[in-house]
Amino acid sequence: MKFVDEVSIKVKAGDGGNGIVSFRREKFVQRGGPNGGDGGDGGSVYIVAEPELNTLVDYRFVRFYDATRGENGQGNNMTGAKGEDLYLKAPIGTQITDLETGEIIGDLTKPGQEVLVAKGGFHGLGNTRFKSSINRAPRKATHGTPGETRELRLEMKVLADVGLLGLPNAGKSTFIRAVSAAKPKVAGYPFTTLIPNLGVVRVDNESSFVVADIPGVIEGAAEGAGLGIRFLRHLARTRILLHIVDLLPYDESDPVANFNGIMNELYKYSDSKDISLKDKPVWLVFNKTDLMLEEEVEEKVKDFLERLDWDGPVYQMSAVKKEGTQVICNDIMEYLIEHPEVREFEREEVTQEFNWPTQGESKVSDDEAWDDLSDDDFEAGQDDWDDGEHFEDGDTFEEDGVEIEYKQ
Ligand SMILES: Nc1nc2c(ncn2[C@@H]2O[C@H](COP(=O)(O)OP(=O)(O)OP(=O)(O)O)[C@@H](O)[C@H]2O)c(=O)[nH]1
Ligand SMILES: [Mg+2]
Repeated sequence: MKFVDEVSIKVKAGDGGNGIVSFRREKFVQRGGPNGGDGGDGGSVYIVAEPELNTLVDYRFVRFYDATRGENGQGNNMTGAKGEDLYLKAPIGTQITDLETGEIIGDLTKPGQEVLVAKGGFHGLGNTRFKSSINRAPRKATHGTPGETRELRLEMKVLADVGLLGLPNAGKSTFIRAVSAAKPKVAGYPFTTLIPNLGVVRVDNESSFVVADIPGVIEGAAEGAGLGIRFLRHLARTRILLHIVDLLPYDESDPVANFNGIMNELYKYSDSKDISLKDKPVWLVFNKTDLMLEEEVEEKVKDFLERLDWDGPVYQMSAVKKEGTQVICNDIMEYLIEHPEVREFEREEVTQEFNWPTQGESKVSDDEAWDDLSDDDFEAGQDDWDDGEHFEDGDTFEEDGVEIEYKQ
């Protein structure tokens, strides 16, 4: 399956259905009261977090999504049906941004979480609503309001506690295989991993964390070298970065220069995207200790740390042999527990206030809203029509752009 982590789409909620003007006509009742029903509300568009999904690829092909409009009202005070809501599925970790304003509308962090992205239009009111003591035969109805239209950017950033950094072939995927049930491909050539992989590390029965294995980064990635830097976005939400250093790089390059090269790419990306990768703690992990004698390892590590002037956490492991991996996981777990997550942005549900378009004419107080004349009133001739016109069933005409139909 193709991995797509950024798309732009357009969504349109359904318009509200129009209210209509209609009057009751019954046998022996010459002038029935108004009975034009309200329209139905338009359907809204939601984006919902679907745990089974891990790519936005579906949105590559279809870019426009619309919910259905509300139906118009009908005679006999029949309200039009509400438009159907549209639910678009997106992977957990998807951030939804309004392209026009740049505002983040929502962040899908939990399975099933829904974010309202386009609100359906409000229904128009039928003429029954406009009946009052001074106008018992209103010829007024209102249109439904348009549904919201929005252009959105969906950006998926995997939700992981720990991110792996390192040159291609450093052993990132091997580490994930060693400590979790995830089985990303491992091979002795660079750029084996082409898309991010997640692994869940169970430290004991109660505690676990998630590691993200991303494709290797090389110097010049910001300019497009290797697979570029687009995958660095997936480190944005992690809390620790494990920088895995190959003690014997495949191209015999200098590990210190490699380390600096990768960190420079990370910082460049961080600056250009305005995300705080710089503040994340980096733990150094030397890998492939099994390829050398212990003294050799110590010598290389010492040299590396001196040249780098490093004073952060340091580990050694052989990912292939699962040596030294457990202590790393225990320390990560401890760190994560001691530094509880503070999410920059968390919205569990829709927090955006939607301003209903003003329905100037529709403010009809409840006691005048509905037909309160009984049939007896009509028979007693107490109705006060404001015109003497007589309409036949099915007669139509237009008033203020609203279709008016007389029904029996
Ligand atoms: N001897 C030894 N080989 C290792 C160790 N860890 C990984 N390797 C080997 O190094 C090669 C690359 O490992 P990967 O895990 O695919 O490396 P990666 O960092 O995921 O590489 P990319 O996906 O290309 O970025 C494979 O041949 C692994 O078997 C280790 O601890 N010891
Ligand atoms: Mg890999």
